[in-house]
Amino acid sequence: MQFTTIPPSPGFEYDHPDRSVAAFKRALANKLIYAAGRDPVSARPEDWLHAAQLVVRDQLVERWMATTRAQYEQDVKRVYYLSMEFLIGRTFTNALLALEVQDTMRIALADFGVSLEDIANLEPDAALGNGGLGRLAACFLDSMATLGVPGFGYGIRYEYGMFRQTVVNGEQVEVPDYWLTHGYPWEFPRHEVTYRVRFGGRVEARREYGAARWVDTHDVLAMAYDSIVPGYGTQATNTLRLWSARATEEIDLSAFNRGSYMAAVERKNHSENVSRVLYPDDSTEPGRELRLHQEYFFCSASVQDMLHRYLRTHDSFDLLAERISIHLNDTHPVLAVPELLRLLVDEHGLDWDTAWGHAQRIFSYTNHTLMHEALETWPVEMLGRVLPRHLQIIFDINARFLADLAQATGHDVGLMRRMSLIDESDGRRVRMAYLAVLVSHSVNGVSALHSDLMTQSIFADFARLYPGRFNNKTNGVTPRRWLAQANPPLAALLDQRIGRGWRRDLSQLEALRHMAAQPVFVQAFRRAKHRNKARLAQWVQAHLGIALDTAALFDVQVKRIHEYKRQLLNLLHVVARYQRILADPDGRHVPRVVVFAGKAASAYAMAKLIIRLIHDVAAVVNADARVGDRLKVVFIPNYSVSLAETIIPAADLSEQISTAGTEASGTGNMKLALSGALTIGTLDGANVEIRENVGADNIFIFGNTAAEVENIRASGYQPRLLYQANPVLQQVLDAIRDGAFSPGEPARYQQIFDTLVDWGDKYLLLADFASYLQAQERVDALYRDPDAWTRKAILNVAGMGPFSSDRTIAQYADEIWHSKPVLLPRI
Ligand code: 26Q
Repeated sequence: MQFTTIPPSPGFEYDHPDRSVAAFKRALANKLIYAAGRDPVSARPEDWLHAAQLVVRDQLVERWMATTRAQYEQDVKRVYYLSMEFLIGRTFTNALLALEVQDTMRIALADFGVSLEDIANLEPDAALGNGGLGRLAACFLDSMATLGVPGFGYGIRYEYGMFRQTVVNGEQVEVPDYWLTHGYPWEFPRHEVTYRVRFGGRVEARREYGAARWVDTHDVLAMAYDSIVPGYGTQATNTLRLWSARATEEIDLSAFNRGSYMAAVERKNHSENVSRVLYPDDSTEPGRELRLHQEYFFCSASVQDMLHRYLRTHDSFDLLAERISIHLNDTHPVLAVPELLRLLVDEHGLDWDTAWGHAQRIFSYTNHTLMHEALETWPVEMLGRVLPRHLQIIFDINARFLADLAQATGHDVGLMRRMSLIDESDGRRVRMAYLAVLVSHSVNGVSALHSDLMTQSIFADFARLYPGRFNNKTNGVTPRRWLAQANPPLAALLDQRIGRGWRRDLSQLEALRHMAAQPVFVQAFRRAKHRNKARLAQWVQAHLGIALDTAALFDVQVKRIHEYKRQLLNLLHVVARYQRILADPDGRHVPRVVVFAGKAASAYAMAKLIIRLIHDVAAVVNADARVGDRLKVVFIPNYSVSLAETIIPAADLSEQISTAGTEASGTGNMKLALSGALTIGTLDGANVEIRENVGADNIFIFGNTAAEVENIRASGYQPRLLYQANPVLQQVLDAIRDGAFSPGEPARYQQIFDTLVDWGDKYLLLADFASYLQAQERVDALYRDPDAWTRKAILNVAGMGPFSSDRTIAQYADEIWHSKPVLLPRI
């Protein structure tokens, strides 16, 4: 079979895009003139970017059509990955990489006097996610395409993505991210693919476990926007379909009269608010009802779309569970469950048991947090008002479940209360995670430790009842973006020494292990790291006006700002280091650059205060002539996927210091180690498995374990005693409390002191402080021996094979989705 071009039919001809420099130049000129409508003499860099994006997109479209056609022909099982977030970042360079046409494009553009790197940097990030969960979804799309898994991402096309973080006088100020200003050239609007999504109203003709009629609803339309997800080294591509809200009133407007015109326009606006803005990761945020609308909006459109696609090639639902899998990225899309049941029972006439049987074979669920405050629940009252039919369905599921449970466990009322889908303890609320667990044939955590703790804590009762349902799938990251694209110096070195195969098979990095003993390789590796450090230093100089010494140890903590991630513990070390330099000005201090980046949820006051303290400490330390180049503190504003691609490759040290038992997995830890940073970390999340793979001698582990944390909490933790007993800690905390970093407002950080010393120190910073400082001393000692340091860095890279998202996705496909790859030629 020939897939490389669209099959010709008589009379159908098109410009099959060629891959030569000459063809690229011609295509660029055509796009610039005919698509962008620009005279070449007045073309700006933005116009060249636009033209180049369209040239690359054309190349992807052929593969996309070939894949879609092959999926139909082979009647493959499709995997639908439902996620409220896809943190894609930039697409241009990624697409060039997938097609292996970077050099061709670079030369073609250079012939027009345009620099590829310059225009690539103009592309805005698609920031349709908050952090780890959204970025994981993006890495998974990349891996599904690369492995040929017939995967579809479904999500929301937010008009405003993750807010832009600016810093004003040391404080975070959020600015809306309207990322569509110049259009998004990667998407294909599908005006004809729209579904009606209904809200409110009431339910008629209801029978328990039977069909019902849902009437008097107010409706919103969901319109599809598709973008292409290219696989690497394969023809296979996938589709990311994002839904945008459109008013049904557009239609009604044609019948307007003077009196209702403005009201109709207002209603239209209101409907279209559903896909307006991404919610920040923040459960305290007001306006939660809109979030419920968003969740249902994209679940309903997605499930309707899947059934529509299925029914194009099937005339009964008998094979539904053989042909589709639906994966729930956390509980945010769990309303897809009652929606599927509603469509099957109410609209397609299936009986309840058959529909429920299908659902149980179709759904699977990943949990991303154990923290109680982050587990989703919705008030029964609100759910009943917004989605009355779905609430009934949830009640039906619950009634059946509790009846079975009563039978199996002899009416253990305490157990029934604990496991009920309805939490009756604090108003009546629906526990979305329990709904996800009940319906799914597979429930997984995202690291070995997290999956273990999950079955011992939040889902303990369910794990006893359904032990076979729970499993682990340790997260991974795509080596294409995080090594090939983000780290060209290291990628080139690898290509030269071990070949190019690591892009598709990261386990080939194992071959580096024996090279750690070769002085020539050690030197080359250090040079690659140094080039990345110089690139970051240049960025920091240009954007923040701070000069960095690239010989210093680059110590990096980049992630969302959260108390459990303990940026504050890092900062306590910075202050201790500062005080040590002042106390011993002639000592041999290892020079350090401490880099922070990350956003705080807009309503999370403590996280914002931590950002402010970082800036205040930086201002004092960086301006202190006694310190010089021995310590610099840098906060890089507006952390994003594209900034991560610049910062991560430059890191020597990776800070992964969450309180053990709180970070589900982490994926930054993997990206940093993959770029040759050594980890200083707790035995939390995937750090545990990173240690196993890189070797305990090549990682700096400190602090209490998850079990020890539990014991400390259970036996009455008293942080003040630690404060009193440790003079270094005392001096650090006193300086913060007394205004050493906020002389104009000495009480600014009293609250931070109180939180740690007198209000319980929820995340046990003080309990880990001494151990953390000792680990930092081991870091300094090793950094004094550059060869020894670099050898360990190489061994870190060598051990990162298992942390490819290709490995993760292969396991999901095999063990959860039971999906087979679509057959397409490798290239
Ligand atoms: C929920 C309700 C209302 C508003 C927002 C939210 C919300 C949004 C996003 C809650 C949570 C999130 C994001 C969670 C997240 O990113 N979790 C991270 O997932 C990564 C991928 O598995 C893990 O590596 C991290 O450890 C985990 O913190």
